[in-house]
Amino acid sequence: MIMANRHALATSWALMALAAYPSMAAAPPAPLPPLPSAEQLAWQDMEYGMFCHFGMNTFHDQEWGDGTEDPATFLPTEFNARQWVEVARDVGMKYLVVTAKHHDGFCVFPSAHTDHSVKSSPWRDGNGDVVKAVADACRELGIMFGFYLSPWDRHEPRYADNAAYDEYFKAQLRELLTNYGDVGEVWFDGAGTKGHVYDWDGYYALVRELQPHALIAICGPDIRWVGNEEGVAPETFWNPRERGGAQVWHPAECDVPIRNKYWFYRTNTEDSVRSVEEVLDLYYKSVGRGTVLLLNVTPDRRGQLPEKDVSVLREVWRILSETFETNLAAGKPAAASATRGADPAFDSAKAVDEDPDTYWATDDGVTTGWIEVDLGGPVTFNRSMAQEAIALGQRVESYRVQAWDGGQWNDVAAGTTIGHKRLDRFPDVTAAKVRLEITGAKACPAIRAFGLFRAPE
Ligand code: FUL
Repeated sequence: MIMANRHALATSWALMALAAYPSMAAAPPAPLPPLPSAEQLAWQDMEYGMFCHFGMNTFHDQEWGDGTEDPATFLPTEFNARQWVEVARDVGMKYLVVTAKHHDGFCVFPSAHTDHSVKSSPWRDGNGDVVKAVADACRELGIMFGFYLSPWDRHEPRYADNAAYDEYFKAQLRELLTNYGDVGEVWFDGAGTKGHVYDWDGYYALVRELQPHALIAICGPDIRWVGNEEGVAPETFWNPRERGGAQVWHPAECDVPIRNKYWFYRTNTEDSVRSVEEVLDLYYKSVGRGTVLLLNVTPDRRGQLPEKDVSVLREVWRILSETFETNLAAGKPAAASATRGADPAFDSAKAVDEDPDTYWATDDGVTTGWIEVDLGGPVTFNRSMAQEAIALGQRVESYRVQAWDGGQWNDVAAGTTIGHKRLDRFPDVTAAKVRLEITGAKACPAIRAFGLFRAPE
């Protein structure tokens, strides 16, 4: 009986909705190619990952070993990969990339194709495997696992012979892609590769064959290097780009070390650990510009992340969580300059409903417009967020955020591209009505989310 009543109620609401919206069920906007793959989309939603450089260099106070280092010197005293992954998880990171082999050629996994590896180290009597420990902890703690494999190899004699080296490199890739479970990202560094001819297509084919869901990064088709090691994306960032004569979706990763300039652990470099304010600034300049932040934290000679670096990461995440946990615009009444087909499925409420699968859109050919959120009274905020529904391609060329002061609209932020996410910072603004205005787009905008937040002092 109760069920029947509920059903009747739902039906009458649906009829009322029908009456209120004469034109129903508009088709979604046609996608604007190039488009991201499902894996790229999921990765862009991750936003924040941990890079761990750990290898022979860790024990030699150096960045680039020349390959002559004695394997016996690789000797972590209290190795604990779980600690790395627990920290990553606790500080909001969603994936982790570990160096399996850096330019010095020393493998922190027991490759069958060289003795220059953990097999020849006294660590765990030659039975240690850094890659396995990291991959297992990632799987257990729900963090996506990835590895870095340096094409440039300063130890391996076969490096002098392109074809022989390709075979060696592919054999190692095969080991890494088959022995450690799911791999989410494969990081091919471009450093030192000038003048050497690599079989890139062969490497990519192997990744696709053995780990079809893995993203190939940096020297690869799925993720591009942002172009600097400062953790800063350009203000205007388009995921689509020309690559190999075709337009492709190529999102960017901002890799940057938390110890300024040091990727590997070095003794007496605590002073180089960036401050909480600096790391927060990097976050806004990478994630806040529609890219992904891969922050490098260096395990030390124990084989653990150093306390100072960890404390900065924890504080950064505490502040980000406090800032972004309450979207002051969420669920508030919203109006729009126009709604696609006057269909509630695409109306302004969809930008503030906190549902990642819905979005506000306009009709085809309508490339400017606004949504206006009624905050129900004066509200103070100092951050804004906009996101496009990038599954439909990247569209917005320019936008601004405006606040109503009772007499007029004032700009509080303005910019160019939005893409996956755009964050703006400004001094406290108090207003009861706020607009996100799209002032230019390549096709009708599709806005997945709009948010207003207040960062703590
Ligand atoms: C660079 C390398 O040369 C550095 O040592 C580090 O691995 C960084 C992530 O990439 O190209």
